[in-house]
Amino acid sequence: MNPAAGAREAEAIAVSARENATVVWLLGKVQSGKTSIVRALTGCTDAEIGTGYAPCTRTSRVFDFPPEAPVIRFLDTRGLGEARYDPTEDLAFAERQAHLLLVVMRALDPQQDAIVSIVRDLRTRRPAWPVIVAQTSLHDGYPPGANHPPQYAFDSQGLPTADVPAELARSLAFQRSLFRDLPGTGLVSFVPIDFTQPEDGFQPVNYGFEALTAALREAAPAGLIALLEGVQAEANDARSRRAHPHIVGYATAAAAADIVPLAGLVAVPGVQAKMLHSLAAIYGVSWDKRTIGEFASCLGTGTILRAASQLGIRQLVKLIPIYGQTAGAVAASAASFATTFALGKAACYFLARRRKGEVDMAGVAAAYSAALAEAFNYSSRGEAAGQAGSAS
Ligand SMILES: Nc1nc2c(ncn2[C@@H]2O[C@H](COP(=O)(O)OP(=O)(O)OP(=O)(O)O)[C@@H](O)[C@H]2O)c(=O)[nH]1
Ligand SMILES: [Mg+2]
Repeated sequence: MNPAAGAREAEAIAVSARENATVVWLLGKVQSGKTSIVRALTGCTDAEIGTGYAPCTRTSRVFDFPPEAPVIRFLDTRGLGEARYDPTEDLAFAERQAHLLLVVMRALDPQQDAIVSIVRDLRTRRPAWPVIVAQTSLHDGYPPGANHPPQYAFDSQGLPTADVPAELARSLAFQRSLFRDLPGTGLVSFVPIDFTQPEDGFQPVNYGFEALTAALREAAPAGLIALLEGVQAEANDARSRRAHPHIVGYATAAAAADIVPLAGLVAVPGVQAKMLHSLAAIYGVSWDKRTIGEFASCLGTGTILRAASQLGIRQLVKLIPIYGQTAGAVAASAASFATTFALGKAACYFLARRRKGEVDMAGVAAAYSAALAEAFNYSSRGEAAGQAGSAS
């Protein structure tokens, strides 16, 4: 494939992924800790985040992660605390796809009127939107030289369970009170955190990280499992119909594999390899070196595979594992699920042609990106189902 076609293809995939990615709206004053949260959740450096942000409205910008095929987009609204901020444009942008609002405020900063009024407006219009309030820079409220308590000092509601300095505790409670009579029905949760730089000398560096990812998980859309049961396989192709449940199964397994700490990087590609093997059996094709090489080159320069299996999975699973809300269902990762699902669909497309001695590179890439979009559509439908009745 020539480089221009490769670039076009990569862009098409990115566009399709972007359209279906989860948008997390970071709403907070200047220097409240927004970038620090993106850094902790993605594992990117501040510099990577800084250059990765692209303007999307006059006052906001968006950071796609992973950039080649984003499963999550961080929308950073700036201009808050400056002059008069008109959120109309940002609201329009965010409301199209955003799944949740992550409000960021320094724990010791009581001046949150502008922020709270935006949240209030938003929840009037979108009552089901979950709101997570990250209360940052906890150590600003510690005595000089003090480190964090050995255990995370807050419960799942964000309420102190251990000794927290009185002024800090009061300030956290005051911030909670600002949201007390928030309109709407969606979850409102509070997560005190302190995401520091290593040179700050605090341990752990990302204090409250687990609590934040747990809150994100809880706020995310439900219902995928049920939706998956209704997924229609291609009706008039026997092989692809047979392959479909395998793909769903492996994709679900890939998502579930990430529950095991540190298993993500190892387990997901393993699951994907297994899936490719069983799909090849269905199509009566075996994966030899040449076939694998052809398939890999169909998926562009390998960016997709890299993005899926390495770039962000470990962080992403903590962030978007969202689907397992139904009773007994596994907590799953949208990222692992969707990329595995897409890989499986692309492999079916590839294998069906390979049987006939044909290779259709663009078709494989298109099948991949269409399937990625499809997989993420399940999540928005899941959200729609979860929110039915409460949305305005
Ligand atoms: N100790 C500590 N410092 C933090 C925390 N969050 C942010 N900071 C520090 O506060 C400063 C601003 O943090 P950023 O994450 O860049 O905040 P931001 O909201 O992205 O800032 P702007 O993009 O300039 O609006 C940096 O020096 C951070 O290191 C936190 O939870 N704990
Ligand atoms: Mg920033």
